[in-house]
Amino acid sequence: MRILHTSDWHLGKRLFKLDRSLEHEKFFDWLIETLISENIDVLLMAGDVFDTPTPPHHALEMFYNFLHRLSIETKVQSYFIAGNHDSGLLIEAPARLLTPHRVKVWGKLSDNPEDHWIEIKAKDEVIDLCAIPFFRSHELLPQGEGDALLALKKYIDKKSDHAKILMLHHLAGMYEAAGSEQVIALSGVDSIPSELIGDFDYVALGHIHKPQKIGAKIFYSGSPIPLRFSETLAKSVVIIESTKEGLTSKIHPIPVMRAMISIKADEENFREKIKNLKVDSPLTPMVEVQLTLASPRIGLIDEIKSLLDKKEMELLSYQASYTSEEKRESRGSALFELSTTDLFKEFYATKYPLSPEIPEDLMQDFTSLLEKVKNASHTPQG
Ligand SMILES: [Mn+2]
Repeated sequence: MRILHTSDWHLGKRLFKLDRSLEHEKFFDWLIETLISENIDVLLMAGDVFDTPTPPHHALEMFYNFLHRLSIETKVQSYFIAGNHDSGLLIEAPARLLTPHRVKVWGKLSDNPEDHWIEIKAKDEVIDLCAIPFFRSHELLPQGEGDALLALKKYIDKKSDHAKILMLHHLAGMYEAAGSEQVIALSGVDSIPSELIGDFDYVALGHIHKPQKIGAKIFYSGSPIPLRFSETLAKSVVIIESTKEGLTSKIHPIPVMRAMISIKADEENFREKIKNLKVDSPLTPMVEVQLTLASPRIGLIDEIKSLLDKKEMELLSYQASYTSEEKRESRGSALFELSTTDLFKEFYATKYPLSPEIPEDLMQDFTSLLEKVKNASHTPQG
């Protein structure tokens, strides 16, 4: 049996003014081709199908068109869980309609752990899949108390004669974030210890956008497209194969659909840096320019735009910082050395630059509040 693990599609995502649909469409074309050419039997999607709980209609259309293609053009069985960006109810709403298309979805944590287990059969082989959608702590511990990890254990502990795969949209083990993940520990479970999931032959994780292997059999597939300029690492999926010796896995690269380029430059070298840009990108490359200038200059953005235009690239984000502002910025680190009262005065002056003096009654309120907080911390804890 051959399995492909992907996650964090974030359909409906925008970056500044750029709608990412074209990249997602190209990814879906590639995915269908890969499922066929790599002779894949099972697709695992480990959450964050959509970028928001109420995705735009075109994102829904793109998703259902993809499922339709999966059903018509391949023989793949597919399994989806909701991520923290998804609405579990939205993912589950068409569940019955999807069943004849070999698509199964888990949107919400069920009271019955058995609901999260399924036997996958393909090529005369059987693998047990445990699929746990993103959950919040109150779903795992409805009484509001208890040990979250112990509660989770009830869902994932199961004896079986077959190979076992766990699919989760959660943090596990030691990971490295890409920076575009949101509300990372929202569930009340900070990171699931590797030991707790060590019994599985493969763990298909979602949530972290940087592809990585965090244990011998534990993988984050990462997002298929970079969600921010800072995500410069190549994107990939994981292909898992069951053999007589057990499950083996290998990282399979996803081609770049649209290059995202970030340039840091100054007044002297930005023209040359733009001139030297070389990328291979099926869709128009998008560029972020961060310039350090002595002082603001008129017409610079237009010049950058036309330089990029000649290279058939587009300016998506422009940030300028001014060396004359550096003095003010270095004030930032000194803030840590201020007293709480001085810090409040500083904050007030920044917030209301037209009346930088704090009114007396407000200052009194602040002082008495500060007193209360100080006294509270001295009260012995029962
Ligand atoms: Mn995500």
